[in-house]
Parts: sequence; structure tokens; C-alpha cells
Amino acid sequence: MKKFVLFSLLLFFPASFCLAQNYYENTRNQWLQKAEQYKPELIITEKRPLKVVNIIPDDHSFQKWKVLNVNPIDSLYNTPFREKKEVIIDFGEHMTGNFSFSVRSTGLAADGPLKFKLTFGEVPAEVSVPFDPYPGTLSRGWLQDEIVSVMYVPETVNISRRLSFRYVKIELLGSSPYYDFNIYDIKCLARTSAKNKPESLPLSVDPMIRKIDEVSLNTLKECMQTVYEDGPKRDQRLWIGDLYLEALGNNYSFKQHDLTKRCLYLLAGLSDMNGYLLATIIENPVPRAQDKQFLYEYALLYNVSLKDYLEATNDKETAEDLWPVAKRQLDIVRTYVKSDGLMDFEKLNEEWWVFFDWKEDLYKEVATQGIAVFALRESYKLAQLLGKEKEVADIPALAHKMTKAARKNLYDKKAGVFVGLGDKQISYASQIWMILSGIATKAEGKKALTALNTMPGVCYPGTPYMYHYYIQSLINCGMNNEAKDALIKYWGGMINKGADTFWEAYDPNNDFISPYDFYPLNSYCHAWSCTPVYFIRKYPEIFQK
Ligand code: RAM
Repeated sequence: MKKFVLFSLLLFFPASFCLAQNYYENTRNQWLQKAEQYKPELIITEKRPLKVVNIIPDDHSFQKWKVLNVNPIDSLYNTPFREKKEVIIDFGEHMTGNFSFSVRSTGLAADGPLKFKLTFGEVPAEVSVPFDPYPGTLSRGWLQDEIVSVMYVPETVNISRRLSFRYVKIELLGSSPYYDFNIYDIKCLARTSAKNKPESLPLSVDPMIRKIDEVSLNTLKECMQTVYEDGPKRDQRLWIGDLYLEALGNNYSFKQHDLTKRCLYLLAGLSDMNGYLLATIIENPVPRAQDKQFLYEYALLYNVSLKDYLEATNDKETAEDLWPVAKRQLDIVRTYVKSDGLMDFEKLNEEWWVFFDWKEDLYKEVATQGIAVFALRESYKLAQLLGKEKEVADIPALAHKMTKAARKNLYDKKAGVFVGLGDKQISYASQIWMILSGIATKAEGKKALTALNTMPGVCYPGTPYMYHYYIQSLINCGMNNEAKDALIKYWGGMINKGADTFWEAYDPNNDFISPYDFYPLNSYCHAWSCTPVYFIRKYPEIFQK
């Protein structure tokens, strides 16, 4: 899965994009000001570790590391550390914030500095597996290991970078033979902008569903900072695809719509000069979009997020403000659709990042057509809500033409599945996007999704991101029991492996998958896997019965 790196380096920038104009010249600054105005306050909570643990190799545990409870945390505070040299502590829950600890001599004068290495982990493997030589394809700097020197004792050490973790390993690298010391007062000032308290599910609900709901809420809460982050460990930034799903979850839980509003304004204000959205915003030290990062589906999903936001809030002012952005994204489809109604997948795939999932072998032609139609339809609904249909009067006919073209060219009626022209691969992604777009009828969708279970060589989802759309497709096809079972199996599978927040990548059969060639680099609290909270609360008749 090296594509991410490749894409980041090549940075999408086809010659046709080079327009001299600044598309939203007059409004960009106002949008950015509004984004600033709706920046949420962070709620800080002091958290303390619960236990000293031991993490040992174990073939039957997640990523082959097992956590054993050893002692209550006080045992560490009372023991001289010089001989001990190393300890792993467990805060008992995932947190995002600033870490500190104190040291004091056990009696004798401290005549020399101490040096420590601290390693922070969301999962046990991160504090157990050596990081070097580093094989990963993203910056080594994301990994949460820090070396600190304490020049004078007593001292309180504050780690300046914000961290995301549950476990901390403290190793002593240097000390004086002439005195011993204690480590004590370990804490984390945890932060989130999630301040509302969603109602708990009734006790009558299946315990696994309740647990999945709780872990989803935790995941979303941790990702809700001053933007919707993708993952609070990595890469701590706003991506449109993640925002789309986080906002869905938020609408059914925390209901902090101003955060969605801020993110929508930020993306608009920092869009490219040509008016197309850039897929991701790096918030600090000042908000910047990642240059030339044009991601096809994410640009289109912005429109859907704006429509959802309007429906959730009735905030017409914002939707009207940002309507020009949504309108402009429709040009992506207009530019790449061919006269026969099919998207020019080859060309698009050369000029944009066509993502859909972290799945190297996924062939994306069918999904590309599907999401285009989905976005056209959702954008038209947005236009209707705003009374702006006339401005996009071509869209219904275009969606219709593209639907017909897909049904004619991409449906294998005999096999009952959708496949591409350029490759006959049968994938979840293809069936899913034909269903969500309404290109497949309900009956066809049901047949296709059922066929996935028995056909050989199917390309299955690599992440909870794609799995979200799978659950939605099952629901759209009326396969409610299957949707419930799939949700329990997939997200419950993570819980059975110890998840207290849901992960960026999850393959039930492979604990070591990583889009970045190094599984400790994966984000183990990731925005796009929070959506069970949306399903469980939006469809109580399916998930809460
Ligand atoms: C990953 C991010 C994010 C996703 C992009 C496409 O690196 O973590 O979740 O939206 O890829």
C-alpha cells in the first residue's frame, strides 16, 4: 500500500487545473473568519494512570502482545526507580492530551541529571515493538517516543507535544550512582471539544451493541478537537471523507453542529484557486490545505456533508454561503463524464487521487461511476432545499444518463454483480457504490451483496471506512439482519481484540495490515470507524431491538 506516499509526492496537479483566477476571491476571507469564529473550546480533564502492567508476547492476543496487570500505580510511586529501570503504565482508557510526571530524590542529594525515554501507545504493540530501523512510509516523527533529560531533581517534566495513548513505557537511560529517586504524580491533561453527553442506550439493548456504541462514542470524542481530526495520534488533521462520517456520527450523538460548520468553512476558505476542494487541512500552526491534494470522492462528499448539515440544523445561511463551493465540485463530474454517460475512469485516475479504500488491489472504475451519481443526486437535493434547482438544471438528466450507462455497461446480469469494463474484478466497493447511488435496484443490490459471500476472489474492504458504506448498502437493500450481524462481527471483532477506540484499518484475518508498511504507525483511534454510533442510533429498529 505504498500508493499514499506516491500520491503525496506526485501531488495531483493536471495542467488543466492551472487557472489564473482565484475562484472564490471575494468570499474566501469571510469563510476563514467564520471558521475561526466557530472554533470550539477544548475541555480539559485531568486523568491519572491506574496500573503498572507487564506486556508479554502471546500468540493468541491482538498483534501477539498480551497485557498482564501487575500492580496498582501507587506501587510505582513508592519504589526507588534506579534499579527498576523500566516500567509500563496503563491509564485504562484512550486519551489525547498533555503528559507530565515528577521525579524526586529518595533522600540523598541529586548530584547528576536523569535521562528517560518515554514511549506512548494506543495499543500494546506500540510500546513493545522496536521502531527502528524504521520501515514505515510516513514521517518517523509520528511515532510517539520522546527522550527527556532532567537536569535537576526534584522536577516536573511536561512533554510538549500532544499525545494519544493508553499505555506509556518509561525507560531510564541515564542516572547517577550516588542517589536514587521516585517517579510520581503521573498525569495527562486530556482534551476534546466534545462537551455534550449523549443519552445512554436502554439496558435492554444487546450488550455487544451497547459496547460498540460506547467505543464509537469514545472514538468520535477523541477525534473531536478544534477540527474533526482523522486520528488524534496521526495525522491530527481534517480530511473531507473523515469529516463526512464524523458529522454523521455527531448528528446522532454529541450534536455539536458548530464543529461541522467550522470544518465546512475551513475547507471552503482553503480550497484551491481553481475552486476545487483540497482533501485535507493541516490546522497548526496556521490552517493550510495540503497543496495539490485533490482526492476525487472527497471533493464530492463535501456536497453531501453540506446537505446533511443543512438537514440536521436548518442553518440555511451557512448552506447558502457555501453553495458556490458545492456547485463548483459538480464540474468534476461534468469534466470527466464521456458522451456515453460513463466516467472517463482512466483519465480521472491519472489526474486525481481516486481513493475509496486502503486496498491495493481494488479496481475502482465502477465505484467511480457510482459515487458520481450519488453525489449528483445528493447535490441536487441540496439545491432543492435551497431553492437553487435552476442553477444546476442539467443535473437530473446527467444523473439519469449516467445511471443508464452504468446499467448497460457495468452490470453482469447473469452473475448478478457489477463489474468494470477495464477489469472484471468483483469487489465490495463496486456493489456498494452501485447501491448507494441508486443505480442498482433494491432487488439487484440484494442479489449482488448476497453473491459476495459465495463468489471466489472477491476484493473485500480493507478499512472501517469502506465497511461503513457496506453496512449502509445492506440497510438500503432491506437486509437488516445482515446489517446488524455484519456490524457486530466487524466492530465487535475489534472489541474482542481489546479495542477501546476503533481503528483506521481492520482486517479480521490480519492483525498486522498497515497502509503505511508499519502497523505501529496505524491510527488506533480513527474518525472513520466511529459510525456504528450513527447506525445504532439512526436505525433503532434494526440495531436496538
Ligand atoms: C489517511 C488518513 C485519513 C484518510 C486519508 C485518505 O492517511 O488517516 O483518514 O481520509 O488517508
